[in-house]
Amino acid sequence: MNVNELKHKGLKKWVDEAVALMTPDSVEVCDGSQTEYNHMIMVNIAAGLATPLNAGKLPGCVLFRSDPSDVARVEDRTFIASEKESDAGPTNHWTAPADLKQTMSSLYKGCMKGRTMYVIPFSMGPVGSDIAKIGVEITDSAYVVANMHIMTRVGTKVLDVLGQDGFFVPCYHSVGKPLAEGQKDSGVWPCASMDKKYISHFPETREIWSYGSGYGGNALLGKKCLALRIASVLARDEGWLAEHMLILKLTNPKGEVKYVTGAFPSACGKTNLAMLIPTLPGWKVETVGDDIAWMKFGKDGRLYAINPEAGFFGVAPGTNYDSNKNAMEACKKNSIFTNCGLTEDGDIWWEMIGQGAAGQEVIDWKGNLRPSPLKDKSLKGQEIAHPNARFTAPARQCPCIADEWDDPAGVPISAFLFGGRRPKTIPLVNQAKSWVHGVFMGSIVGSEVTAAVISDQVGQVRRDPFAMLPFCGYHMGDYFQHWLNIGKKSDPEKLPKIFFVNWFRKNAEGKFIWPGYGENSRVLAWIFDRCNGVTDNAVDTPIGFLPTISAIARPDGVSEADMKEILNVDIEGWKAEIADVRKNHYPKFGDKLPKELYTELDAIEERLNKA
Ligand code: SAT
Ligand code: MN
Repeated sequence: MNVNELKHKGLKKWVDEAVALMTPDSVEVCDGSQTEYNHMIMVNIAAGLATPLNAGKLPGCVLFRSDPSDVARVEDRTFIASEKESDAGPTNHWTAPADLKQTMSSLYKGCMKGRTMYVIPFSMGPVGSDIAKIGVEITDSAYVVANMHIMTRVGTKVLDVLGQDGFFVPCYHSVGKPLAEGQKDSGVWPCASMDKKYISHFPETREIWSYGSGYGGNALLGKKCLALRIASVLARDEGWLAEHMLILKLTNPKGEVKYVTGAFPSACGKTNLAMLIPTLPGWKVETVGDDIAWMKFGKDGRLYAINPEAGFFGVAPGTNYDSNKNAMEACKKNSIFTNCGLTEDGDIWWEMIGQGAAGQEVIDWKGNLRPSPLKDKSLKGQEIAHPNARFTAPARQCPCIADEWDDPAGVPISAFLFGGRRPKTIPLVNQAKSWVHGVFMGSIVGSEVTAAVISDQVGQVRRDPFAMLPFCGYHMGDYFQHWLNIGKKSDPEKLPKIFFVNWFRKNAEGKFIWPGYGENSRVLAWIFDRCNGVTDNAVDTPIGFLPTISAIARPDGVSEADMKEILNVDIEGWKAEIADVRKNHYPKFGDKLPKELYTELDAIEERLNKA
């Protein structure tokens, strides 16, 4: 489609301005068709950036290798440019919007020379849903266009809903590597050096400007930039919730259905939980979303959630038929792999894929020939696949996708789950006594730093409230207040119940007590029953409602003593937890930390002291 065919005056003007600034060789407005997707893949293959995979094994799939400097989100280069620094808060990087725009405008000047500018109209959420929002991304990356096709709803149908004056979030993106006359990418992933990368958000004007990176959340601007950072601001202003949460559909043996959402910091098995295969007979678990939930109040006063995305951008290493069969099935066709290994027979390979690689040699994510990995013996830093290697797969290909995943009305939510990787103190599951208590639980979410990250903090708890620390577009203290406000204006009977789960308790020998994965369905069943009004399955304790010792059927290998341990109220451990929150965590948010949360902290401490 031609730019002159754009009917929305604001959109047309914005694109014209971008063209004048970035001076691409040509401009294309994306229609979202299969033909267009195929063309984007062909463009990447021709540029030497994509390798087609074995069509017999992985039909419609390609592999990309990024530049070694462009392999993950760059939090140090991510900015929240609100007018006032105090609105961004101490946990975001702030720059004055006018200064940032000036710096970035000079980078954008001529940045698309030698390239095509793609204009991508996209909908976060089912097209036309009351809960959905529209964005338009301008990019010079055909890799981004192909990924956006999978991760969002793209094209003409979105422009139809936008009409002549609809609201959209304008998103600029450039890889920051203009081409000289006759120059081609020739197999070199285009991006700019780290000091020139900017992932910028302007919350007041609802704009996103990204420059210099072509990877994941830095470049697919619908995901963390729009669906979390900008949407969290829209949600605060409009009275809804934009959260870093998976969405699950649970069906009990009687055929009753409930939907729950859950927030977990990274490396806590969120994707595995989103696609869990239950071990509990008669129960069914299906996926509505694996990463983000947008929730608005329906006319009946309940919160309804949509998954704003249309695909999965999942971490590849560690994914296998045991840990996540559904994810493996979802990315078997029509998928994009980035920074995985390539086997001699044109298959992908990554650490812990669960099988050896065919042939004598594989090509690693940096493009080097390496001996075929029959076992997972790569050394740290010498992996065949990069630890943040990804698959981009259409959600509709997931065998456990719920029918309602695409429902514009969303699904009514019965429970919010918070979780973290906590070897001690935090029980297997714990239900908040009230909304405020639940917000308290969300505000102290923390996870043990694992060896997966090179850090001197290994073994310590790193707090990531609501798993939103890198994704909230405003001050986290104001964000906690927004959650409290939601509780105040709603009927407590209709609000989701709040739970904290912890699959990661360890015994004295350092072994996990709870088997996790599909066995987590036992905990989901308890949560389901609690939401169904069952009361004789819990005990009231100083920290919340815990399951009675027999309420959760024990899986193989978990003794009654184990169960007692993971459902125990560790009074001393909790006193230390409270002290840590009071001394090290809450003060980070300064004056904006709502007083109610301190009151809640005092109340829990008092109950612990009396216990
Ligand atoms: O790169 S993404 O932001 O899309 C994924 C992630 O880092 O969580
Ligand atoms: Mn995420």
